[in-house]
Amino acid sequence: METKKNVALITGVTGQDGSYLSEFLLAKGYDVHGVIRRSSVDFRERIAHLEGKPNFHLHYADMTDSMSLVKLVGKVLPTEIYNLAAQSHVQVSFDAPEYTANADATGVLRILEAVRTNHLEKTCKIYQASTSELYGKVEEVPQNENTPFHPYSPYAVAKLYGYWIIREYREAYNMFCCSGILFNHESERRGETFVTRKITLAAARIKQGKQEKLYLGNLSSLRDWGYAKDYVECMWLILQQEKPEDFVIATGEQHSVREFCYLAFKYAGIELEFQGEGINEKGIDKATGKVLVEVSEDFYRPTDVVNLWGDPTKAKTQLGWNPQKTTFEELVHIMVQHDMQKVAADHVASVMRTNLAEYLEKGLVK
Ligand code: NAP
Ligand code: F7E
Repeated sequence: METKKNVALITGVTGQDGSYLSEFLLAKGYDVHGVIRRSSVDFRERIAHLEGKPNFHLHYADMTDSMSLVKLVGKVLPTEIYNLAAQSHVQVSFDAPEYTANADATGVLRILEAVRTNHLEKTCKIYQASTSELYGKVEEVPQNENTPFHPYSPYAVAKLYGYWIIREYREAYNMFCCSGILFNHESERRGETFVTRKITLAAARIKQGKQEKLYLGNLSSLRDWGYAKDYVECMWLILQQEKPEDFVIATGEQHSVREFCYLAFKYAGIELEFQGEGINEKGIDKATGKVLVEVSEDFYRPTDVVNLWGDPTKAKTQLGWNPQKTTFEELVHIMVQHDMQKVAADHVASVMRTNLAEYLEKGLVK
């Protein structure tokens, strides 16, 4: 008997999670369709290695454009949708709150309605990228599926709408739609303005003499950081359950920004000592006495979430997922190692470009 092909539609395919999820689903034999949006730069770094593969297809659409989503869902006829697209930066959501609401809140509704408009509600499962930011100004530590929400940024408020509209469509229309409440997950593909990647890149640049200092905001903020590559497996597992349910995905371990920073510099070959408090706190190179890390108010947020710590018991028992597959130390090590190589490679490339320009000018190469 012929088995029906699994067809996944991923919004946010060019992002950190979208790229790992695409690799994961392609390896499982899925046809993977990704949503891209028009950009003045055509190079999509995180998925460039997948473009051209026979089962990997890209389509233009936008979370803020209902028509494009309705047409795309009708064309692809997905069996699973992974809605990962979002304006995902919490600090940016204070500067662009309306756009954040449009993409991150109403965007979820548009996906659900695109499925209904195409009469796919009985055959298409939907995963919604929900977030630990919903717990915000936390009311309980650690946080699980029953912890009350207290969103504390325009991003989190938008994502709260996404969470509730998914639940509403599940109950009202009996649709298979679920939220993964994912705690922070990082990787060598993490955007460069999120705190972990900002730190690992700076540690590598400082070690290789390409940067003087690193400026950060709240060093005492606490997060439950996991490895993105491990977390995409959970997104898939959530959609393979008998019943649609929401899950917390976290490691169950908590660390401060300061600890992350200390470890990243250590792996880059610099031992830091932190002295002072608040805005006056500094990270000093123990070997040279040079100040390498300072605090800048520019990276403080109007309201900051400072105590995230997830309880992954449900995912562990019901999905059989291992929350400690990659440890905190391994995660930091992977990121630093990657960025040490990247900074070195960028340096070699820039020297080669300079030399080539010089040779061309002198007519030594044609
Ligand atoms: P990311 O790297 O910032 O990727 C976001 C993706 O969304 C990109 O592909 C981006 O496209 C796309 N996008 C943004 N606005 C769009 C629009 N209007 N229309 C179409 N696509 C749009 O985020 P991530 O870290 O992979 O996170 C994936 C999802 O999980 C997001 O929804 C995020 O909010 C959520 N989440 C992340 C974490 C985490 O720790 N990483 C934790 C909890 C929840 P461009 O490349 O064109 O910008
Ligand atoms: O900040 C503090 C900052 O921007 C983490 C997104 O993926 O995870 C992410 O959101 C903490 C905050 O991530 C700097 O104040 C200190 O307390 O790396 P972040 P985030 O805000 O937790 C959640 C789960 C998501 O859903 C989001 O999509 O670190 N911090 N100094 C800093 N943060 C940044 N960005 N830059 C600093 O210099």
